[in-house]
Amino acid sequence: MVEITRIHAIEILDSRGNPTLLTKVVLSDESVGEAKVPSGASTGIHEAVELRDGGKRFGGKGVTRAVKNVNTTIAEAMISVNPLSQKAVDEALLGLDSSKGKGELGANAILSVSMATAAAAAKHLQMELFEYLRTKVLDRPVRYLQPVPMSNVINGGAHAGNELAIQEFMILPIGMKSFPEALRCVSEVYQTLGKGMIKKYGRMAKHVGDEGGYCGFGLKSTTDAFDAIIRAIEEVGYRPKKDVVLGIDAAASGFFENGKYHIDGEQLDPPELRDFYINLERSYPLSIVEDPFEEESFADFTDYTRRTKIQVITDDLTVSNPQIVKRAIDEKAGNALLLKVNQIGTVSEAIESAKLANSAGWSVVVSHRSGETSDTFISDLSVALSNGQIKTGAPARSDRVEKYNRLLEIYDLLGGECGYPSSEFRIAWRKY
Ligand code: 2PG
Ligand code: MG
Repeated sequence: MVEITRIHAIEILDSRGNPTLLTKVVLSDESVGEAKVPSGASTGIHEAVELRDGGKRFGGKGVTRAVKNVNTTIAEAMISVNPLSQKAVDEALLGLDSSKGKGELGANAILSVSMATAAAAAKHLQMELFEYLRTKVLDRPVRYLQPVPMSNVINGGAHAGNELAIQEFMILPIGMKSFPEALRCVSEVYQTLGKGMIKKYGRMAKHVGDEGGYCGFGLKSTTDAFDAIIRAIEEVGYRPKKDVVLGIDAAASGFFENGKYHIDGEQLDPPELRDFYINLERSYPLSIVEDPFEEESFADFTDYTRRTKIQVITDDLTVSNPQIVKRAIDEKAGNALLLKVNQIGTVSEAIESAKLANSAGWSVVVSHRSGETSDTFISDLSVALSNGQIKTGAPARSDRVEKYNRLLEIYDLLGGECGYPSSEFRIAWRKY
């Protein structure tokens, strides 16, 4: 039987220049799997805990303690674990850290081993990672749906130094026939938007934020950003609503202060903010709102979800944690789950959250973090889950583009034999 023979981590940098881990898992047949761990900026308070060194080095953000935990405690314990059982791998990892948020060994340390072992197992079985996750970990049939890219073309909130309260302004090319066509649409709109912003607001408007979307200096409000995007969509020749719809991640915890939401020069209470979104839905082809309220407002999420027909995605509210996902489902506090493996810390727990969401009729959106690396695990995970949506930033900067390129590669590997959700993006996953 194949065994784990070596686990080794080093400290590397992420896309914001902060330290993170690169971990390699080597099996007895010399199959190697590797993982690089992402990191958020608008992190939910209930997320699994990254272990950082503190002190002066890297402003306290070093991960040498997490690296050491991988290379000693974790490596020693995992040598005897069957790498072909992700369940056994993750149970063993969970058994090593009894703290609530995995802060003892570090969720970053634990996740790196969880992901890298899955990659090594896929190599051993001579499978692509998405095939391995689909058939061996999820135990689902060999039928694949590629995701609609939810591409964040204007950055605000915690990801950019501008006046926009909303963190992410996304385009979803739902009217396309395949993922490659969809990515082409995203790229064309992104390029045209950049030129349009320079024309209207000057050269500063083309600077980009943490996820590669334009910062849009000069844009003063949510509707300014929507108008700029709609103009770009039309200029390229696509039809807003039919071909391309809009989405936002409000990441509303970021503009919540003293019981009020500070947005577009106003201070709104929760019902007023709800009506603000409903007005946007009436004026624009807005199909998605993520984290419309701050991260503990279950009742406000429920109220909005009940009154709207669009997709309400929970992120900071649920932090990919099965227990909290269960609560959100019970309280009908959304209708789709944002899934970030590093919010919870192991592949198996993330998959458990996805399964819970699906069993309640919610779709699952696999997501990057604002601090990323060249790792493309999430592209494979989104195809494995075949839930039809992925959130991985603008089609710019290699930390984002690598994910899109991996999806192009997967399309090719499948000989184009995979679905694209088109206008049914919220429910297409049910057939998979
Ligand atoms: C989010 C993410 C990713 P961060 O809020 O959805 O876009 O941001 O990684 O900073 O939490
Ligand atoms: Mg979010």
